[in-house]
Amino acid sequence: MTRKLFLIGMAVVTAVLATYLLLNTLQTAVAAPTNTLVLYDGVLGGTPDTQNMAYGAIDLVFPFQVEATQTYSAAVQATILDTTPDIDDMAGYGVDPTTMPTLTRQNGFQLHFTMRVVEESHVSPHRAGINVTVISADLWGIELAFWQNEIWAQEGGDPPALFTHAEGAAFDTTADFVAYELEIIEDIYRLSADGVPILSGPLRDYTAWEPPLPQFPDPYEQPNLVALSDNTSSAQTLIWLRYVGVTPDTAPFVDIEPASLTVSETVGTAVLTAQLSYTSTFTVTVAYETVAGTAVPGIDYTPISGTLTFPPGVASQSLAIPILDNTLDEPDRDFTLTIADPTFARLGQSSATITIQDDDGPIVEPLVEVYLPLVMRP
Ligand SMILES: [Ca+2]
Ligand SMILES: [Ca+2]
Ligand SMILES: [Ca+2]
Repeated sequence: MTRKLFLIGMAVVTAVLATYLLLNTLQTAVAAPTNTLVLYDGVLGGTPDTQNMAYGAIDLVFPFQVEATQTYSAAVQATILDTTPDIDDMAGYGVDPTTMPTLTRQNGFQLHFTMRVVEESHVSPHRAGINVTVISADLWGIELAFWQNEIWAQEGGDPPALFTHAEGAAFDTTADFVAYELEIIEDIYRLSADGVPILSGPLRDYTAWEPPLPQFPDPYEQPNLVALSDNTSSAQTLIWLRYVGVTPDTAPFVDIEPASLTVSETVGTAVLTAQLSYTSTFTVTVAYETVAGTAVPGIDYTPISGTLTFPPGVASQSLAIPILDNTLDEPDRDFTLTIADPTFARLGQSSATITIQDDDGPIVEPLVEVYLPLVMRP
């Protein structure tokens, strides 16, 4: 290995990689009450590798001695991961991706983790002693770096920008345990701390990174990956880790309701509802348009199209379609309202059929035939 390659490897090789190299036996999953997969719960006791995570530790610098430790503490109901004895050490937790749910960013997913950073130090502004990495099914993801006073994102793309300090937020990670939620949806991530959003930005593509040796795995090209690790020889940390869980498919469905609606042509307006299955903390949008059937736009109804917006916390929006009356005796006619291309939501019931009922009877013969001769008579 060339020195340059070796340095690159030291700088960015991850503990996920170490995890793969030193993969411990995974044990049976702890049952989750919801669709959250609990990866580690310190309240249950034991280190994460006795539950649903794997532990890895490695030192790539001669004499390759690992001093990092993980210890379960009943007193704090957490695992103490300590990589401070030797900055060269890399250590942390990953998952067996074959046991993970599919993390589809279009559907949204969340990583929950509760941790306290007790100590962190680094010799590079682009490295941190503890890093949280999530990679979605299509390899877009985010790696967040935790300092004592800041949480920040690792840049993606190509070198030299790759794995440099990008957007960040000042935050005290040391004061106490913090329940973090990292939500991934579409092209963005958002990190909340104890329920308060503190940092968001675009997802990154880290696939330009290559392992320092071909026999090393590439965590950034591993779909459905979660890792919490000191993944660098340029930083070190001591953390208390209490909980890690992942929830797939978090975005609400958007439905058009009801699926069929019958109105009189005298109704004036046909009203349908676009309904979210639950409210979102994001602004949800969905496009809508009317599609002609036997009912003719401009004759039987006024066509509508546009984009509906659901502000955070709002679960439903109305769609009003003007229905046009006439005096013709005619059959019932129908048309369709469709929704498409939702943002921050998943498409559910996507169309509704509106049937317009005629209200006019048979045409009566004109009375003029009866009265016209009388009128014309002088
Ligand atoms: Ca060492
Ligand atoms: Ca280190
Ligand atoms: Ca009519």
